[in-house]
Amino acid sequence: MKQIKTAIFGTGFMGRVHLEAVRRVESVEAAAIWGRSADAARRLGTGFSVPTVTTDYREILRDPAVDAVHICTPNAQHFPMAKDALNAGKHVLCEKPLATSLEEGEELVALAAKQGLRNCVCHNLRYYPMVQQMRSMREAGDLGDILVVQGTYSQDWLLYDTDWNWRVETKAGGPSRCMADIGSHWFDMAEHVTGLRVQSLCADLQTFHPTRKQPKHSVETFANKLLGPEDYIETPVDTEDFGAVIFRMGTRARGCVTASQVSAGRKNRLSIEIYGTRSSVAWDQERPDELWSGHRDDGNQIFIKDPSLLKPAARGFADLPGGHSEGYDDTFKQVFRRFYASIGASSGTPEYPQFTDGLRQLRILDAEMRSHRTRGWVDVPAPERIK
Ligand code: SOE
Repeated sequence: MKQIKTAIFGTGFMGRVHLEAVRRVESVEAAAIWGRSADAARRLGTGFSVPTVTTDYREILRDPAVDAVHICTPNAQHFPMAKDALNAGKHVLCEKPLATSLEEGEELVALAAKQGLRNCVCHNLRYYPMVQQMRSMREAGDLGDILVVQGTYSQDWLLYDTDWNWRVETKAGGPSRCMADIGSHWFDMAEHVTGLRVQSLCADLQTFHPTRKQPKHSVETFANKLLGPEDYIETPVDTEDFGAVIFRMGTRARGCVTASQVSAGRKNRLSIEIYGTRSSVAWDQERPDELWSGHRDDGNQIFIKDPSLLKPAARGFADLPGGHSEGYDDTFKQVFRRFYASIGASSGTPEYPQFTDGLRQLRILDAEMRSHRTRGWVDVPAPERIK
């Protein structure tokens, strides 16, 4: 079987997660790493025996032996790098958000289609086995018609005004932070699981810290919590720490969600609850192997992940036997495995989130920001494709 050669752009939190997950996919070789810092790129590359390490990503794009690239850089670099990679004939797997504006997202979707290249946006959280189980239960009619969808994505790593990361800065992360960074994961999951689409919404965003103390040296994602008192620069911030959104899905369902990066004690809690006319399901990313199932006329249940008890479609996302937990890192493996399988395949609908799904989230994001500005309800355009 041909060995696919891939490159990782970015050496931070996500670059490392992607690199480790790539190495778990058969027939794929991590051939090159790009980093803004030569030292960081060398450290990561040497540790994982990656042959090419460079601070010039175009050097990698010029290499005909490289088939695909993973873009794991700050958000503002997604568009130029993805565009250059597609133009160089590489398949692209991009971290979310796909871009920092609708126009950029639209251009990338059109370019990937024109070039006939595989494209993926990393809404990996869909691929927890119990999330797939919720989707399969809904498809089997176990929930009945969906009435209410609610939840939160809450973190605490940006609670203090001394907490800093590139995501805080508009120039690196784009105009939205909390909703783009984690709210987009929640909405992707809500649409993926329910099969419904958000049609309109009303959003309220809040920046609790209009200024933050920026450390003089760059800080890795989540590593801010390890810093002691240092020299900081008081820096204005206009990206949001929190957002609350009420929305309408399909013709009948209603929902609400909050996203927060300032909720003490919540480390990375995506929780989603779906209430249907027959039964309900609820799932929490901090307890990923458990799925709550609620009944009106019977006892409620907690399912523990066990492939033999999952619906057949969900089973393909659980690699380990019951009692052997599968978590965040495994969701990347599930995405990458399907992405790389699709590179060799000439037909079939790819079974992973594509650039159109990234653009879908940019449309929801755009509606949230317009709604917040105008203090009113905003319609969300219909999706490019039904996934
Ligand atoms: C930071 O908020 C972050 O790393 C996100 O960027 C990821 O997408 C999410 O999975 C975890 O939190």
